[in-house]
Amino acid sequence: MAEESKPPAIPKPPEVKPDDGQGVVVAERKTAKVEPPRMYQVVMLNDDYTPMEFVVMVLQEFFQRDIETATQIMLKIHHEGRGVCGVYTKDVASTKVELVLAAAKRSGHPLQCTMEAA
Ligand code: TYC
Repeated sequence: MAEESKPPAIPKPPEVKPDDGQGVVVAERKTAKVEPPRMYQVVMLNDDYTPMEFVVMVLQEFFQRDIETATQIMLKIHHEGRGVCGVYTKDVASTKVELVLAAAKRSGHPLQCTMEAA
């Protein structure tokens, strides 16, 4: 049997309120409000063992930082205990945390990285 074809979708007309007796009809178009997504900071923590060069490499590789910026961020973490690598949507931040932790583990470094709502 031939596949039944659906009739073409007809766009809904704007909602029309009943006439209020004053000869005025108000049409309202319901527009969907789209909020910007919540953003998350990826935060890296200092430790005494991970080599500085490894942290700089991670910042370049996973956070697209140039070598100067990566070095500045690494030094900030080294001196202050923590630092923001970047700010992303939830899924992207979560993936970056996983990638950093996996790379650190593979290389035998205790580097820690978390995400927090911006
Ligand atoms: N403190 C480390 C060292 O002296 C370097 C380091 C910097 C480690 C930043 C982790 O997130 C970090 N080798």
